[in-house]
Amino acid sequence: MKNCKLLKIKYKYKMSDDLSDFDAEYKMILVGNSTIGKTTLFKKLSKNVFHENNVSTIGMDKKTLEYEIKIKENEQEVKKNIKILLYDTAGQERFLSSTKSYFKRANGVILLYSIIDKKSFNNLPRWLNEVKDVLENHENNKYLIFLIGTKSDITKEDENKREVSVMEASDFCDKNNILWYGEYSSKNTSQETFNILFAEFGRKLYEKIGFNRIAGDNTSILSSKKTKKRKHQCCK
Ligand SMILES: Nc1nc2c(ncn2[C@@H]2O[C@H](COP(=O)(O)OP(=O)(O)OP(=O)(O)O)[C@@H](O)[C@H]2O)c(=O)[nH]1
Ligand SMILES: [Mg+2]
Repeated sequence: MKNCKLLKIKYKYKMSDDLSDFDAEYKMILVGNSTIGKTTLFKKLSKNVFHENNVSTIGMDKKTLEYEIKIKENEQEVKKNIKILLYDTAGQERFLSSTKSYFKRANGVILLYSIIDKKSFNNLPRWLNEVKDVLENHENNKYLIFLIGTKSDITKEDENKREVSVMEASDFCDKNNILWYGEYSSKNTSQETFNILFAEFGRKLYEKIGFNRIAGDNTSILSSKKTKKRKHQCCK
C-alpha cells in the first residue's frame, strides 16, 4: 500500500439541467465476476432500488448519467457538464465473447469484486487482461481503471464473512496502475453517494482525456433473464 491511497471524493455532483450543452461524454463499463453486484449497483444508481433477487445479466444494459463537475483550468476552478454512458455487462463465462464486444472504446473501466468472495477478487487479473485485450486492440490507450469492492453491508454486520482485505485490494491497485475507491454496499450506500462517486470518476476522466464524444453507439440492449441455478458462474 505504498502509493495508492483511498481516494477522497472531493466534488459534489449536480445533475445537469441543460442536456444539450455538455463538454464531454465518456463510456464506462462495469466489469467483474457474476453475482458480485454489478446490476444491483447499476439499478441503485439509475433507479434508487435494491433487489434481493438473483437476476443474471445476459447481454447488457446502459444508462446515461449527467453531471456538473468542477475542475482546475489555468489555476481557476471551472464547471463542466459531462455525460457518462454506463454499461452494465454480464459476468458469466458463457457470455464472455459478447460481453467483450461491449468493452470496445470504453474510456473508463470499473472493476468490481465482492469483499465476501475471494474468487471474485482472484479473478480480477483475468478481467483486467480481457479489458486490455479489447481496448488496446482498438488503439485506445486513453482510459482509466477504477476498482471498488461490493457488499460492504455484509461485513459490517459480521466481519468474519470478509474474504478480501482493504490492504489486498489497495496493493492490487498499486501493482496494476488502478485507482482504488474503496468498499460500497448497494443496500446501504445512498444513491447520492454513488452519484458523487460517479461524478468523481467523470472528473478523473476529464482530467485524463479532456473533450470526448462517443462515436457510433448503436448497440442494442438485451434483456436480463432469471436463472434458477447459477452454476455456470465461471470467472468464479
Ligand atoms: N447484501 C448485499 N447483497 C447484494 C449487494 N449487491 C448485490 N447483492 C446481491 O447479490 C446478488 C447478485 O447481484 P447482481 O447485481 O445480479 O450480480 P451481477 O454482478 O450483476 O451478476 P451477473 O449479471 O451474473 O454478472 C443479488 O441477489 C443481489 O441482491 C450488496 O451490496 N449487499
Ligand atoms: Mg448483472
